[in-house]
Amino acid sequence: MHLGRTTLPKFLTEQLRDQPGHTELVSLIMDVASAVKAVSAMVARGALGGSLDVLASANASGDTQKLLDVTTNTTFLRHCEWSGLVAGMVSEEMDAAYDIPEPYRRGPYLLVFDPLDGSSNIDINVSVGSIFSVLKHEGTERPAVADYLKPGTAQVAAGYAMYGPSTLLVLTVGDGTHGFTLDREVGDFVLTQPRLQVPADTSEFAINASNERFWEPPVQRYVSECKAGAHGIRARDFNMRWIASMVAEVHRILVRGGVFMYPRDTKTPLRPGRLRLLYEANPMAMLIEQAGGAATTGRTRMLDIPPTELHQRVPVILGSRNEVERIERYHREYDAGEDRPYVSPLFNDRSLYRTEGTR
Ligand code: AFP
Repeated sequence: MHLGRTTLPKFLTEQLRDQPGHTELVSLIMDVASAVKAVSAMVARGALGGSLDVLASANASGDTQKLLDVTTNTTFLRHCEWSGLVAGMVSEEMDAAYDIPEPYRRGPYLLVFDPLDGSSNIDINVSVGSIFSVLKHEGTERPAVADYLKPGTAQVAAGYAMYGPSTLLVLTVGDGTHGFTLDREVGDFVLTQPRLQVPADTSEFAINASNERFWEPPVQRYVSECKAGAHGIRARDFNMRWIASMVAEVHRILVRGGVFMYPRDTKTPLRPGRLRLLYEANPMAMLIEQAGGAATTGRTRMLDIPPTELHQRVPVILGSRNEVERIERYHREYDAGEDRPYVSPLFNDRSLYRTEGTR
């Protein structure tokens, strides 16, 4: 496959050629790609497009909405509702599922998406993204909520757009994870990163460290060991990143490895995590697993979780397989009461605060 000439429709047709209904799935992903191109143009205009305005409204998860959250949501709806390929849609920006309006026909897929992930970065001009997930829908009836509540293993496609120095579309249809770059002059997405692979090992972790005191002990244990670096149990130094835009974190991990954690924390004890299962965790988990990485809550493989509600939140730990498996082991040891106590680096053998004789 000559990289210079492979555009998105050609690639998808070749990947899906032997699957029944492949032309419909190719068409749906092309509709999503069209929405991504429109959002890319909006994001690129920045303040010139009025995108920094904050609205008085909140989304289903209670997050304050920016004008761009709403306009990008509308963009995805307009690009994907008309083609007779989608029976319904769910978005982070809408409380209830979206019914396909008359005169459009319903189709064989459900589209679930976060139209603008990382929108808290919009007003500081840092990369943001869109995340999408495609599920099969049987029949042409109006979907019930239960039709959306399928585990991540039921996804037939997943992907994200990243609106950075270049606009990227990274996706999977079940045969590897592949990256495309928008050629703005021609308007094509061109295959530039075929078959991305997440290195099994890494020395880079991403977490919002301001929540450390609220994390569960296995996460505190893992991060403490990373911070202890070459003098600690891991015997090597680690690097930390936090962009506060999941798409950018996941893209970095797909390109060079790493582990991303947004764990459960006691800051909001009733909330099992910050990130949403259907349109953030599941699509990212499929992309990461298709690239040889792992994605978990710390205790359960992400793609196996049976959803219970549209905007359900979950703890997310994903990335380089060997690190994710280590973190899962720490959760098992903690749950079994077998883990080493979490000792703050301030009070371990090498700290200045050591009290002689109380080793
Ligand atoms: P927003 O879309 O509200 O900016 O949230 C982005 C996000 O869902 C995810 O993309 C980030 O990894 C995470 O939240 C950042 O959360 P913190 O702001 O708590 O660090």
